[in-house]
Amino acid sequence: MEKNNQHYDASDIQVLEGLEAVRKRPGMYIASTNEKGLHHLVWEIVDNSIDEALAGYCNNIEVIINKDNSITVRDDGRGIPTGIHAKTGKSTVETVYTVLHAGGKFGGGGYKVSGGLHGVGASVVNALSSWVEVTVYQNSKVYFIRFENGGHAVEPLKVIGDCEDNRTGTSVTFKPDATIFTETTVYDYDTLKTRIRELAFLNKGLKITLMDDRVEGKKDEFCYDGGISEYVRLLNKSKTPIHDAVIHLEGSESDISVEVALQYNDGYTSNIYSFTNNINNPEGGTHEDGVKRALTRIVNNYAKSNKFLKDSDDSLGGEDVQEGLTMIISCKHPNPQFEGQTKTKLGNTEVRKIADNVFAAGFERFLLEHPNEAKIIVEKSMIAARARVAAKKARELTRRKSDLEITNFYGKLTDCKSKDPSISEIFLVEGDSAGGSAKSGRDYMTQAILPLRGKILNVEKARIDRALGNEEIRTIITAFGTGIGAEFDLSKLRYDKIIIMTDADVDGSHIRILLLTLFYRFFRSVVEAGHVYAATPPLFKIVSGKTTKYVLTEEEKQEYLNTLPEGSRSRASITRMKGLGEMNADELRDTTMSKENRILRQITVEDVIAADNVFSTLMGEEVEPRRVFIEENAPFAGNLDI
Ligand code: 1YM
Repeated sequence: MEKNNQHYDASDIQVLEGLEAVRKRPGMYIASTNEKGLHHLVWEIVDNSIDEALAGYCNNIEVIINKDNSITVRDDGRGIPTGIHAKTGKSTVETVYTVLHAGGKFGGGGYKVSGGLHGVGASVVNALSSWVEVTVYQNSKVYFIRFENGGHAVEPLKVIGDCEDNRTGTSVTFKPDATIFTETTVYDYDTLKTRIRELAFLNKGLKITLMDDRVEGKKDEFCYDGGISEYVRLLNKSKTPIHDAVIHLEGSESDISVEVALQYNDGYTSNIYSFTNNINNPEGGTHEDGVKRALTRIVNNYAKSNKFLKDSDDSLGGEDVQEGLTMIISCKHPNPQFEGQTKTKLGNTEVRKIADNVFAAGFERFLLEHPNEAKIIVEKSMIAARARVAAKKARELTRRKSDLEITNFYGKLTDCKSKDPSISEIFLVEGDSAGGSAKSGRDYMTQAILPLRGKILNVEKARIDRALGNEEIRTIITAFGTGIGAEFDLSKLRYDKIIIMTDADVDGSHIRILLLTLFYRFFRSVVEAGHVYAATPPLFKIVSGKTTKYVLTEEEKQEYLNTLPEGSRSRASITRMKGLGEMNADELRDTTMSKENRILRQITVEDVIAADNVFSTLMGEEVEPRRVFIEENAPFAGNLDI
């Protein structure tokens, strides 16, 4: 078989069929070929460098976005082995870049799972790139190989020069294939920066540098000797910590290591982020379970043996000892199993006990050695427990209401006729007058209307019992049907779409952010599951002759006016819509509510950690970080995506 003047034997054909399979169904290997998939390629290569760092051989990693949007990743590890591989008869470098699953099979143990693809990464990146170049520094020599055309080596690995005797490392440059990444092949600096910073936090002492050659001088260096402790400090930066030191615990058993950093703040929510082999586990898992279990037990033991709690008192619950807690759990496991809806929940059962042991030993010792901090933590938990009892009473109120007993609730909510959540929607509408128009303009089968009077309570500044004392909030909770806190159940959500409909002005934006804060704190998975939307009411009404046209932006207004014949253009009447209340029921229906014409903006949580920061900064107690945030982001506030 001859192609491009190269000879292929049977094993080549197998290899190329493997890479061809990746090109045919990229979705099976990198989840998507949109912007996310494009960035995923970087992580596949970076993960090999991180693995090398975890194995203890690499201290520096560089990631460069080149002018042509190709990416270079360099490390100072041992370099991918350059010798001939026994099974393939080719260099190991070529094998790693052309054989699917090569990483796992040929690797020498260690945590070879950082990217979740179990080391198949390099060959997948090769398959999906228009070209790849790999340079390895080893044995005082510089080795080089280039791949083209969906992964073919142009020629075998060869020595192209000498290098310093002690220099080792790998440098990889790849250019994503534009015929596969059809949406975009342009890299976003900030997307890479966020994850690179996180990787630097999770691997203490490792220096990772990001550079953007498209922009003169754009560069960031990340290296944290304190690792996840520094991460916790950063997360608490916009909050008020109630003790100075970040508590840092670590230990390992049978090749599984667990590292935890935590610090309490004076807020009411808990922010716990778990990772396994550097991958975030938003659904938690056995490492998180073990740590939480140990935390509850150790705080209770300490509170009882130091007479904060009497033997006859109720124990502190998990929720109580987690109030105001910012914590990062990082587990390194040679063979992690993931489960749950998104395959991001750590499932290995042995980890629960190990995480419990490591945390319990370290935390118990910390409390004994730091009685002041111990007192602060125990007292905070006890106040939380008291508030929990008060909240339970308030919650019972919302439950009774959901049993249709209290007419006041139904006086406010105009429910839809359908009881099928998959087609039902609820509009949260600013003000009674717009609420009135919305009620008349709705599709009564599928659209429910809940008018909101005035501003709702800012839950960032209120504990759950006070939040539940707020009538507006209770009504929302009751309407959603999911319950909150420990009772929260997403499957009970009564509406597929929750649509925030506020005026297109400052007050409207404020009400929207208050609602989003509420959803994010109390109904985070409702947001994560994509149920929350913002309606976009029109900004201008243009009447010319017998036709009326509504448009959303200044640009659309101009565009529309340009389509009108010269003569009538100057006679068109243009009204700037001031609020929803100005529209009558038909107008509101036609422009903002009807499924045919409306534009809904789905609220997504791209980055839960970043979102958390936005909320605490914008809605928390501290004024200075808020001022800085608003100053930095004011020009973008229009498309602020939580
Ligand atoms: C810029 C990308 O790939 N670095 C890298 C990769 C490897 C090694 C070192 C390495 C691993 C091992 C032994 C081992 C890889 N080796 C393999 C395989 N950076 C980058 N740095 N010696 C070197 O795991 O035993 C796969 S990746 F399989 F060949 F060992």
